[in-house]
Amino acid sequence: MLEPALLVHGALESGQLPADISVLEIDRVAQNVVKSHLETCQYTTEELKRLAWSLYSPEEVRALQSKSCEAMWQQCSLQISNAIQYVVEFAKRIDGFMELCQNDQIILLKAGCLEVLLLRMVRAFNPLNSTVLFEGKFGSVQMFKSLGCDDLIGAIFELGRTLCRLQLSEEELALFTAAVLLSPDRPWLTETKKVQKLQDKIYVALQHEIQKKHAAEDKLSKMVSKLPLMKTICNLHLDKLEFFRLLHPETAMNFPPLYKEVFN
Ligand code: MHQ
Repeated sequence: MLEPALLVHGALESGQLPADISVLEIDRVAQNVVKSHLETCQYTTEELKRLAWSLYSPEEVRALQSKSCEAMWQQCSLQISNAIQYVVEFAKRIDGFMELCQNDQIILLKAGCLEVLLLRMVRAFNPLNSTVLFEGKFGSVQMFKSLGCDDLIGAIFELGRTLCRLQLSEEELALFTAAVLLSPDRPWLTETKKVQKLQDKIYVALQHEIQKKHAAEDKLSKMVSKLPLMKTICNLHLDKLEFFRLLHPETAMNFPPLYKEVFN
């Protein structure tokens, strides 16, 4: 699992920056990433607060549950595909991303966009009743029963709950999602060093941001400790998709192009 170099080397334990990165540069990185996040996060915090009150009624939940597996997969893949578009826009607005070669841009997005989506889910997850935003209303795990992926859905909701416990600010979420996107350990990257440098700066900025309110090592390592569960979920999703494709090839062929492109 990727550990930020900074945690491993303890470079920031004393609260100082690595010698080759200036405070000015870190502030610039943080500002760019936070702005990019806020511009591309799909729903404002206010919108989400308002929406948290609109729950699916028991009848609506029953209607979703009695859908065919194919219809429900189609609906989910469409929602995911929409959300991915915002993640792509987020990536494009991060300084340095567009300067990577196109090959690496695609590798980073394909490998990271579901992880970013899962992190972003924390904003659209209500830990008080374990519900998540789906097509404009909040609903619980039962809503997804017809997918026949109870283990996947269970793991996603579990992640939602543990991420909510971290009480991430928008700034922390913005920087963490950018760091995940710019993971230098994705297979087949050609400019690993370039990606590493970008990620290092973002982790320094994140550390800096956390330190405003918390003991940074503590919170950053808690955040990083959620990455393995995210990886598990991504692999489980790919397994489920592969199995679904075997059972319903025609439906899978009609999944949204972006969803197919990212997960094929
Ligand atoms: C984003 C907005 C957003 C959009 C879509 C893969 C599969 C067969 C099932 C939301 C997964 C079902 C997703 C739609 C379910 C867990 C998926 C379906 C943040 C994330 C969020 C809320 C997604 C969260 C996960 C959802 C509900 O800005």
